Amino acid sequence: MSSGKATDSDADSAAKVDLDGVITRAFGNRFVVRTEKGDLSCVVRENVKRAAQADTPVVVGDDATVTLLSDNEGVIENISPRKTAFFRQDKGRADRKQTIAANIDQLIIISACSEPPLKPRLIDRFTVAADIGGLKSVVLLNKSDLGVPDLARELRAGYEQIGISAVITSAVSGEGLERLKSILTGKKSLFVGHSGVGKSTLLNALLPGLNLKTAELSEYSNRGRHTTTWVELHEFPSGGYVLDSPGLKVLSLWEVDRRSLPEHFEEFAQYSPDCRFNDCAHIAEPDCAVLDAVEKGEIPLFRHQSYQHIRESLSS
Ligand SMILES: Nc1nc2c(ncn2[C@@H]2O[C@H](COP(=O)(O)OP(=O)(O)O)[C@@H](O)[C@H]2O)c(=O)[nH]1
Ligand SMILES: [Mg+2]
Ligand SMILES: [Zn+2]
Repeated sequence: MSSGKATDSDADSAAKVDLDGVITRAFGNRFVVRTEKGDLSCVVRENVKRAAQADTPVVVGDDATVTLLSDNEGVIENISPRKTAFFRQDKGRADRKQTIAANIDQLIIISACSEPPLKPRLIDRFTVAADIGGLKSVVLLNKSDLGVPDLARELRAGYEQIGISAVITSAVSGEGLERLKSILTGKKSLFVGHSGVGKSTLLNALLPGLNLKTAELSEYSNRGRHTTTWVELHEFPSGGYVLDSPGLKVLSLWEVDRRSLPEHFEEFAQYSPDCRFNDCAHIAEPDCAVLDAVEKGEIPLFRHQSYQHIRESLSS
């Protein structure tokens, strides 16, 4: 079998060095791989592209093996199987999955307490996508310095009740930042949320010296460039890293259907075995233990509303 053409002569040369690294950035067909020898600009060996994870063979967060071409260039020879993956339906091609990041421990789902408006259904779409991909969810309700409406308090209490950490934060007053820091330390996290909620500002507050562009400026630059630098990786001095992504406005779910959706609302699991029907959809069935739990306030009403809404949005 022939290997990648551009690199045959280099690969054949005597001092072939294998290095392990992590993908920190993607620019079309080139990737930045962080290794013990520094950041390398890399192309991808053809057989990697044909491997199992063919929808998106290489994404930020992937663990890679690289051979050196020069001091700052290399070839990605292998990508390790992903432990977790955050993915969605491809925006351009509905029959395809698009992986956004790999090997992430937790999805940090950021909203503003009031502006832009708080949308529990979008948050819950993210918690479902996180669960499908094997990630934990954390909910941040930011900009508390501008006021904390009842809905924000209700959501915070509701998520905490079902075991999803939820923190009210402000990049301006500093509220919640210590708890956020301890949640992020030592973990691989992906920040998601509508643009304007404060993702970049929070990262700047957590990592002084980072100086990410915020607000209008980033809106303009992201518009033209989001296909090239989709996510960026920022390391914490104390261990772990955060990936910042430009605003995800829609999230079409992948690898879930109406039958499997309830599994991704983990708080249903302790009740659903008591439903009268084995295949209960927890919508309007008689003797539904999940609906009873919603009625009693043991499952937050907003979660069940999100469940219904997401279920209706699934085609099968
Ligand atoms: N009052 C207030 N404004 C904030 C806070 N966090 C971010 N902002 C502002 O919200 C706007 C959008 O922030 P940005 O970080 O660019 O949002 P991103 O699109 O999610 O990265 C900027 O004008 C920020 O200064 C906060 O906690 N409180
Ligand atoms: Mg931003
Ligand atoms: Zn039921």
